[in-house]
Amino acid sequence: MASDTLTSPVIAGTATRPNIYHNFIDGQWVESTTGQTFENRNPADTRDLIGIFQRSGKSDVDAAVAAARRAFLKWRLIPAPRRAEIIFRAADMLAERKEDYARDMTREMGKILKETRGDVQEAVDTAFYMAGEGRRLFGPTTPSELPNKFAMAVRQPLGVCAMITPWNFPMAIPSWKLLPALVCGNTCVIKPAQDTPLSTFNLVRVLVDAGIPRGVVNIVTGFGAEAGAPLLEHPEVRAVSFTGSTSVGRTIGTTAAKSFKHCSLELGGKNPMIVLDDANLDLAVEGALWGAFGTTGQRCTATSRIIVEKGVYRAFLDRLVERARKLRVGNGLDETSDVGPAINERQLESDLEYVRAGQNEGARLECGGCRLEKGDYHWGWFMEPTIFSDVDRKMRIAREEIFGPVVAVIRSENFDEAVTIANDIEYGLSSSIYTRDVNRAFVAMRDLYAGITYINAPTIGAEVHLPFGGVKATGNGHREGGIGAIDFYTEWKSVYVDYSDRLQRAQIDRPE
Ligand code: UN1
Repeated sequence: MASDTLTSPVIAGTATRPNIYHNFIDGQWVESTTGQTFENRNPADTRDLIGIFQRSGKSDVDAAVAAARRAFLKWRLIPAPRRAEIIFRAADMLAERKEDYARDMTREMGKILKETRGDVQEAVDTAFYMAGEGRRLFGPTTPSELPNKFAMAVRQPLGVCAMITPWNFPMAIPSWKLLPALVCGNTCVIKPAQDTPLSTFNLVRVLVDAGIPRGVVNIVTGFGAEAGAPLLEHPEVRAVSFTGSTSVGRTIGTTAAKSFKHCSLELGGKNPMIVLDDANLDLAVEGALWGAFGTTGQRCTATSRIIVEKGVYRAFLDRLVERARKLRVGNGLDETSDVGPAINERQLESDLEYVRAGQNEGARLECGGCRLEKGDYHWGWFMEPTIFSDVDRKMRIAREEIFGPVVAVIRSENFDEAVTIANDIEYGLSSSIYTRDVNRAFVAMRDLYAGITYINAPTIGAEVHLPFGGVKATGNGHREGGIGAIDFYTEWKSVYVDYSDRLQRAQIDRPE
């Protein structure tokens, strides 16, 4: 193959041959050294082959990390406001390409167009926000305890950062990781989820078009064990940021700890929505539908438990079920669809297994529960929006993250019990309460043990300039979004400048 073909991002397909996408290493679009590839197919219609991507291995990762290491030597010295100018340009370009990239994303991920437009918008928002940080990156200056001595702390980049990203927000989440890392002066190697590499590819392409220097951003596509593991274990990588399941996060955290890498983990959730007797019920029903079935329930922040105070339990449930039955499940490219498919067969099987578990444990299936297979559904991974009622907090459907369109409704005696049930869980990402009682709203803000609490809104919908992340098994104490991302991608250096022209000993010399 001619070398100019190799350095193009994609070899355009024909009617009979699909597009072939390359890795991006050291400013070149290249094939994997493994010679292997994998397919990216549309989960709404698996006959639709989106493209062929590189199935990378350790030697590709090694090349990408080496390139990032070399690029770091220069990138770290470029003034942060200049680095930010590239990110501003990328933000504008992303906004211009929003519709095309949203369509690509719906095709590879399945969620409806309205939501994929939101996903691209979240990357645009992150780009503008993080570019703004280029002129801040503040550190403290503070008086010294000694005379004629100056003290301050400055932020320093870490070096090569590795990002391992999930399929449910295939552009927004990579942007949460790449953009703060870059503005702080780090260089990056990203391995996107194998179900949705195209959206990350599109994000990287924008950065390249905006003028990011060679080697500063590298993309290596492939599978976790083959490409993710060597990236995570690489001795030159100084930080790892991962979003995904709690079980994989545990392994990643353990591995990263062995070489003292910074490690940010954003893991599972089992997010509760509390509906109190005094709530605006129509609003709560609206919120529950969006929180539980938006993105086909495939958000870490999805509303997966609805804890309803006994006085409105029946009324809330009846309205919710009636509305859920009317949701239109279908191909996300069809503007009339409300709910798209599951990402893949394995996810769909797991969702259906949770339906069986709910039934076996004695919960009441109010609606849904089945795979949709007839007609247009035949080629996709579709299932009905599913609601269980009379759920006991000990059941698996009330405790385990499902990541599908299945929600558990739990009855509660009163507000205190609702908060106890909400907190009685391994995870702590998002939470919400519907009430018109301001006192209870404030108690909930204080007592719901989670990284995010919404009042009179569902558990989804975080904005990029606020901290995003959770407590307990949801993470390891870091936050994405907001200034927390800058904290993660920098290390503090304290600087003391003694201009007294004599030896001054801290803690020992105590001038009057
Ligand atoms: C996720 O659930 O994996 O808050 C990310 C939200 C989105 C991000 C979700 N802005 O629902």
